Amino acid sequence: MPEVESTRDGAVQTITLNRPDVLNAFNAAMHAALQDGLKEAARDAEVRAVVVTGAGRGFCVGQDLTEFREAPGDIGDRLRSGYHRTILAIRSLEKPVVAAVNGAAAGAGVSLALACDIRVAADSASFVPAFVNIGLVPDSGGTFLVRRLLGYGRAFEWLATGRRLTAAEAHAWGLVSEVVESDALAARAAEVAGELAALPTRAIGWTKRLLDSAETSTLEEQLELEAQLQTVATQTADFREGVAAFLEKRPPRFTGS
Ligand code: T3D
Repeated sequence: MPEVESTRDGAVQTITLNRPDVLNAFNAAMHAALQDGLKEAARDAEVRAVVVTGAGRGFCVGQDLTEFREAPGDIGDRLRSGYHRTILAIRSLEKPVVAAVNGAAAGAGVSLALACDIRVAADSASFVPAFVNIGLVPDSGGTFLVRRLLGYGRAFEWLATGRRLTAAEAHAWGLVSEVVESDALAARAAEVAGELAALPTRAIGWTKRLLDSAETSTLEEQLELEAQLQTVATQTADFREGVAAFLEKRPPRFTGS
Protein backbone atom coordinates (compact mmCIF):
# COMPACT_ATOMS: atom_id res chain seq x y z
CA MET A 1 0.00 0.00 0.00
CA PRO A 2 1.56 3.38 -0.95
CA GLU A 3 2.21 5.67 2.04
CA VAL A 4 0.57 8.56 0.18
CA GLU A 5 -2.07 8.64 -2.54
CA SER A 6 -2.22 11.53 -4.95
CA THR A 7 -5.21 12.30 -7.17
CA ARG A 8 -6.10 15.17 -9.49
CA ASP A 9 -9.50 16.73 -10.12
CA GLY A 10 -9.17 19.67 -12.49
CA ALA A 11 -6.74 22.15 -10.96
CA VAL A 12 -6.86 20.58 -7.48
CA GLN A 13 -4.39 17.93 -6.36
CA THR A 14 -5.39 15.90 -3.32
CA ILE A 15 -2.65 14.20 -1.33
CA THR A 16 -3.93 11.58 1.10
CA LEU A 17 -1.67 10.26 3.86
CA ASN A 18 -2.19 6.53 3.78
CA ARG A 19 -1.13 4.68 6.93
CA PRO A 20 -4.62 4.41 8.43
CA ASP A 21 -3.77 1.59 10.90
CA VAL A 22 -1.58 4.05 12.84
CA LEU A 23 -3.76 7.11 12.16
CA ASN A 24 -1.26 8.15 9.45
CA ALA A 25 1.72 8.44 11.79
CA PHE A 26 4.86 9.57 10.01
CA ASN A 27 7.68 7.27 8.99
CA ALA A 28 10.50 8.13 6.59
CA ALA A 29 8.69 6.65 3.60
CA MET A 30 5.57 8.75 4.23
CA HIS A 31 7.67 11.92 4.46
CA ALA A 32 9.38 11.07 1.15
CA ALA A 33 6.09 10.33 -0.58
CA LEU A 34 4.43 13.49 0.75
CA GLN A 35 7.41 15.58 -0.34
CA ASP A 36 7.23 13.98 -3.81
CA GLY A 37 3.52 14.85 -4.04
CA LEU A 38 4.23 18.46 -3.09
CA LYS A 39 7.10 18.68 -5.60
CA GLU A 40 4.78 17.35 -8.30
CA ALA A 41 2.21 20.02 -7.36
CA ALA A 42 4.91 22.70 -7.55
CA ARG A 43 6.11 21.52 -10.98
CA ASP A 44 2.72 21.10 -12.64
CA ALA A 45 1.40 24.49 -13.75
CA GLU A 46 -2.07 23.01 -14.12
CA VAL A 47 -2.22 22.34 -10.36
CA ARG A 48 -3.44 25.54 -8.73
CA ALA A 49 -4.42 24.28 -5.26
CA VAL A 50 -3.59 21.30 -3.06
CA VAL A 51 -5.59 19.43 -0.41
CA VAL A 52 -3.78 17.39 2.25
CA THR A 53 -5.87 14.88 4.17
CA GLY A 54 -5.65 11.49 5.88
CA ALA A 55 -7.06 8.05 5.06
CA GLY A 56 -9.26 6.38 7.65
CA ARG A 57 -10.20 7.96 10.96
CA GLY A 58 -7.02 9.97 11.63
CA PHE A 59 -5.43 12.98 9.94
CA CYS A 60 -1.83 12.48 11.11
CA VAL A 61 -0.60 11.68 14.62
CA GLY A 62 3.02 12.74 14.21
CA GLN A 63 5.96 10.41 14.56
CA ASP A 64 5.26 6.67 14.41
CA LEU A 65 6.06 5.84 18.02
CA THR A 66 6.63 2.17 17.30
CA GLU A 67 9.96 3.32 15.85
CA PHE A 68 10.87 4.55 19.35
CA ARG A 69 10.69 1.02 20.83
CA GLU A 70 14.37 0.76 20.08
CA ALA A 71 16.77 3.62 20.79
CA PRO A 72 15.44 6.60 18.81
CA GLY A 73 18.80 7.35 17.19
CA ASP A 74 19.70 10.90 16.17
CA ILE A 75 16.35 12.67 16.35
CA GLY A 76 17.85 15.95 15.15
CA ASP A 77 18.98 14.30 11.92
CA ARG A 78 15.61 12.66 11.48
CA LEU A 79 13.83 15.97 11.96
CA ARG A 80 16.11 17.72 9.48
CA SER A 81 15.85 15.06 6.78
CA GLY A 82 12.12 14.34 7.17
CA TYR A 83 9.91 16.79 9.05
CA HIS A 84 11.71 19.99 8.15
CA ARG A 85 11.64 19.18 4.44
CA THR A 86 7.94 18.37 4.59
CA ILE A 87 6.98 21.55 6.44
CA LEU A 88 9.20 23.73 4.23
CA ALA A 89 7.80 22.08 1.08
CA ILE A 90 4.33 23.28 2.11
CA ARG A 91 5.43 26.78 3.07
CA SER A 92 7.53 27.25 -0.06
CA LEU A 93 4.85 25.92 -2.43
CA GLU A 94 3.53 29.07 -4.10
CA LYS A 95 0.04 27.61 -4.35
CA PRO A 96 -2.65 27.42 -1.66
CA VAL A 97 -2.67 24.29 0.50
CA VAL A 98 -5.86 23.27 2.30
CA ALA A 99 -5.68 20.79 5.20
CA ALA A 100 -8.83 18.67 5.33
CA VAL A 101 -8.50 17.51 8.93
CA ASN A 102 -10.57 14.35 8.98
CA GLY A 103 -9.67 13.05 12.45
CA ALA A 104 -7.00 13.24 15.12
CA ALA A 105 -4.04 15.54 14.43
CA ALA A 106 -1.32 14.97 17.04
CA GLY A 107 2.29 15.99 17.59
CA ALA A 108 3.91 16.78 14.26
CA GLY A 109 0.51 16.09 12.68
CA VAL A 110 -0.67 19.34 14.33
CA SER A 111 2.39 21.08 12.88
CA LEU A 112 1.54 19.62 9.46
CA ALA A 113 -2.05 20.92 9.63
CA LEU A 114 -0.92 24.34 10.80
CA ALA A 115 1.71 24.60 8.07
CA CYS A 116 -1.11 24.48 5.52
CA ASP A 117 -2.72 27.78 4.50
CA ILE A 118 -6.31 26.93 5.46
CA ARG A 119 -7.81 24.22 7.64
CA VAL A 120 -11.26 22.73 7.22
CA ALA A 121 -12.05 20.20 9.95
CA ALA A 122 -14.53 17.38 10.36
CA ASP A 123 -16.61 17.63 13.53
CA SER A 124 -14.88 14.42 14.65
CA ALA A 125 -11.40 15.96 14.31
CA SER A 126 -9.24 16.78 17.29
CA PHE A 127 -5.93 18.53 17.83
CA VAL A 128 -3.44 17.17 20.36
CA PRO A 129 0.02 18.75 20.71
CA ALA A 130 1.12 15.41 22.10
CA PHE A 131 4.85 16.15 22.42
CA VAL A 132 4.81 16.96 26.12
CA ASN A 133 2.84 13.80 26.87
CA ILE A 134 5.96 11.81 25.95
CA GLY A 135 8.47 14.26 27.38
CA LEU A 136 9.37 16.00 24.11
CA VAL A 137 9.34 19.62 23.01
CA PRO A 138 7.14 20.70 20.09
CA ASP A 139 8.95 20.33 16.78
CA SER A 140 8.33 20.47 13.03
CA GLY A 141 7.57 24.17 13.37
CA GLY A 142 5.03 23.58 16.17
CA THR A 143 6.32 26.45 18.32
CA PHE A 144 6.52 28.84 15.36
CA LEU A 145 3.16 27.94 13.87
CA VAL A 146 1.13 27.68 17.09
CA ARG A 147 2.56 30.91 18.47
CA ARG A 148 1.85 32.67 15.18
CA LEU A 149 -1.78 31.57 15.19
CA LEU A 150 -2.56 31.79 18.90
CA GLY A 151 -0.16 34.27 20.50
CA TYR A 152 2.16 33.39 23.39
CA GLY A 153 -0.30 32.87 26.27
CA ARG A 154 -2.62 30.42 24.60
CA ALA A 155 0.27 28.77 22.73
CA PHE A 156 2.14 28.11 25.98
CA GLU A 157 -0.91 26.81 27.82
CA TRP A 158 -1.81 24.46 24.97
CA LEU A 159 1.67 23.19 24.13
CA ALA A 160 2.72 22.83 27.76
CA THR A 161 -0.36 20.85 28.77
CA GLY A 162 -0.79 18.85 25.55
CA ARG A 163 -4.53 18.94 26.01
CA ARG A 164 -6.81 17.61 23.31
CA LEU A 165 -8.88 20.30 21.54
CA THR A 166 -12.10 19.36 19.84
CA ALA A 167 -12.79 20.65 16.34
CA ALA A 168 -15.28 23.13 17.80
CA GLU A 169 -12.66 24.46 20.27
CA ALA A 170 -10.08 24.70 17.48
CA HIS A 171 -12.58 26.71 15.48
CA ALA A 172 -13.31 29.01 18.43
CA TRP A 173 -9.54 29.56 18.83
CA GLY A 174 -9.16 30.39 15.13
CA LEU A 175 -7.05 27.34 14.34
CA VAL A 176 -9.51 26.11 11.73
CA SER A 177 -11.62 28.11 9.29
CA GLU A 178 -14.68 25.94 9.48
CA VAL A 179 -16.02 22.69 10.90
CA VAL A 180 -18.30 20.46 8.85
CA GLU A 181 -19.93 17.09 9.38
CA SER A 182 -17.48 14.25 8.74
CA ASP A 183 -19.37 13.00 5.70
CA ALA A 184 -19.23 16.44 4.11
CA LEU A 185 -15.51 17.11 4.69
CA ALA A 186 -14.03 15.82 1.42
CA ALA A 187 -16.59 17.70 -0.69
CA ARG A 188 -16.23 20.91 1.28
CA ALA A 189 -12.41 20.81 1.18
CA ALA A 190 -12.57 20.20 -2.59
CA GLU A 191 -14.95 23.14 -2.92
CA VAL A 192 -12.68 25.48 -0.91
CA ALA A 193 -9.63 24.33 -2.90
CA GLY A 194 -11.55 24.69 -6.17
CA GLU A 195 -12.46 28.28 -5.32
CA LEU A 196 -8.82 29.06 -4.47
CA ALA A 197 -7.66 27.35 -7.67
CA ALA A 198 -9.80 29.70 -9.76
CA LEU A 199 -8.03 32.78 -8.35
CA PRO A 200 -4.80 34.38 -9.65
CA THR A 201 -2.47 31.61 -8.51
CA ARG A 202 0.76 33.55 -8.75
CA ALA A 203 -0.60 36.45 -6.68
CA ILE A 204 -1.79 33.94 -4.08
CA GLY A 205 1.62 32.28 -3.96
CA TRP A 206 3.33 35.62 -3.49
CA THR A 207 0.81 36.62 -0.81
CA LYS A 208 1.79 33.45 1.04
CA ARG A 209 5.47 34.35 0.70
CA LEU A 210 4.81 37.89 1.94
CA LEU A 211 2.86 36.74 4.99
CA ASP A 212 5.65 34.33 5.96
CA SER A 213 8.26 37.02 5.45
CA ALA A 214 6.25 39.45 7.59
CA GLU A 215 6.93 37.19 10.61
CA THR A 216 10.56 38.17 10.69
CA SER A 217 10.90 41.37 8.63
CA THR A 218 11.07 44.99 9.61
CA LEU A 219 8.41 47.26 8.11
CA GLU A 220 11.01 48.66 5.71
CA GLU A 221 12.02 45.18 4.54
CA GLN A 222 8.42 44.16 4.12
CA LEU A 223 7.56 47.30 2.13
CA GLU A 224 10.48 46.56 -0.20
CA LEU A 225 9.47 42.91 -0.73
CA GLU A 226 5.87 43.99 -1.40
CA ALA A 227 7.13 46.46 -4.00
CA GLN A 228 9.29 43.80 -5.69
CA LEU A 229 6.52 41.21 -5.83
CA GLN A 230 3.95 43.78 -6.95
CA THR A 231 6.27 44.66 -9.83
CA VAL A 232 6.26 41.00 -10.89
CA ALA A 233 2.52 40.68 -10.30
CA THR A 234 1.77 43.51 -12.74
CA GLN A 235 3.55 41.47 -15.42
CA THR A 236 1.16 38.50 -15.15
CA ALA A 237 -1.68 37.65 -17.53
CA ASP A 238 -3.98 37.42 -14.50
CA PHE A 239 -3.31 41.08 -13.62
CA ARG A 240 -4.17 42.13 -17.19
CA GLU A 241 -7.28 39.95 -17.10
CA GLY A 242 -8.35 41.27 -13.67
CA VAL A 243 -8.12 44.88 -14.80
CA ALA A 244 -9.80 44.19 -18.15
CA ALA A 245 -12.65 42.30 -16.48
CA PHE A 246 -13.17 45.13 -14.01
CA LEU A 247 -13.29 47.76 -16.76
CA GLU A 248 -15.58 45.62 -18.93
CA LYS A 249 -17.83 44.93 -15.92
CA ARG A 250 -17.61 41.13 -16.31
CA PRO A 251 -16.32 38.32 -14.06
CA PRO A 252 -12.58 37.65 -14.53
CA ARG A 253 -11.28 34.39 -16.02
CA PHE A 254 -7.95 33.83 -14.30
CA THR A 255 -5.59 31.21 -15.70
CA GLY A 256 -2.88 31.19 -13.08
CA SER A 257 -0.36 32.67 -15.50
O1 T3D B 1 12.62 11.52 15.65
C1 T3D B 1 11.55 12.03 15.49
O2 T3D B 1 10.91 11.65 14.52
C2 T3D B 1 10.98 13.01 16.47
C3 T3D B 1 9.74 13.62 16.01
C4 T3D B 1 8.69 13.71 16.82
C5 T3D B 1 7.46 14.32 16.29
C6 T3D B 1 6.21 13.87 17.01
O3 T3D B 1 5.19 13.93 16.35
S1 T3D B 1 6.22 13.35 18.63
C7 T3D B 1 4.50 13.03 18.97
C8 T3D B 1 4.05 11.67 18.48
N1 T3D B 1 2.63 11.47 18.56
C9 T3D B 1 1.97 11.17 19.70
O4 T3D B 1 2.55 11.11 20.76
C10 T3D B 1 0.49 10.86 19.57
C11 T3D B 1 0.17 9.51 20.17
N2 T3D B 1 -1.20 9.17 19.98
C12 T3D B 1 -2.20 9.61 20.80
O5 T3D B 1 -1.98 10.33 21.74
C13 T3D B 1 -3.58 9.10 20.49
O6 T3D B 1 -3.48 8.01 19.60
C14 T3D B 1 -4.47 10.18 19.85
C15 T3D B 1 -4.88 11.20 20.93
C16 T3D B 1 -3.78 10.90 18.70
C17 T3D B 1 -5.76 9.53 19.27
O7 T3D B 1 -6.38 8.78 20.28
P1 T3D B 1 -7.53 7.73 19.88
O8 T3D B 1 -8.08 7.20 21.17
O9 T3D B 1 -8.46 8.36 18.92
O10 T3D B 1 -6.80 6.58 19.07
P2 T3D B 1 -5.84 5.43 19.66
O11 T3D B 1 -6.67 4.22 20.00
O12 T3D B 1 -4.93 5.97 20.67
O13 T3D B 1 -4.96 5.08 18.35
C18 T3D B 1 -5.45 4.22 17.30
C19 T3D B 1 -4.30 3.38 16.83
O14 T3D B 1 -3.26 4.22 16.30
C20 T3D B 1 -3.67 2.60 17.99
O15 T3D B 1 -3.20 1.37 17.47
P3 T3D B 1 -3.99 -0.01 17.78
O16 T3D B 1 -4.11 -0.12 19.27
O17 T3D B 1 -5.35 0.17 17.12
O18 T3D B 1 -3.15 -1.07 17.14
C21 T3D B 1 -2.51 3.47 18.38
O19 T3D B 1 -1.48 2.76 19.00
C22 T3D B 1 -2.04 3.96 17.01
N3 T3D B 1 -1.29 5.22 17.12
C23 T3D B 1 -1.75 6.41 17.51
N4 T3D B 1 -0.77 7.30 17.50
C24 T3D B 1 0.33 6.66 17.09
C25 T3D B 1 0.00 5.32 16.85
N5 T3D B 1 0.89 4.42 16.43
C26 T3D B 1 2.15 4.86 16.22
N6 T3D B 1 2.53 6.13 16.43
C27 T3D B 1 1.67 7.06 16.85
N7 T3D B 1 2.06 8.32 16.98
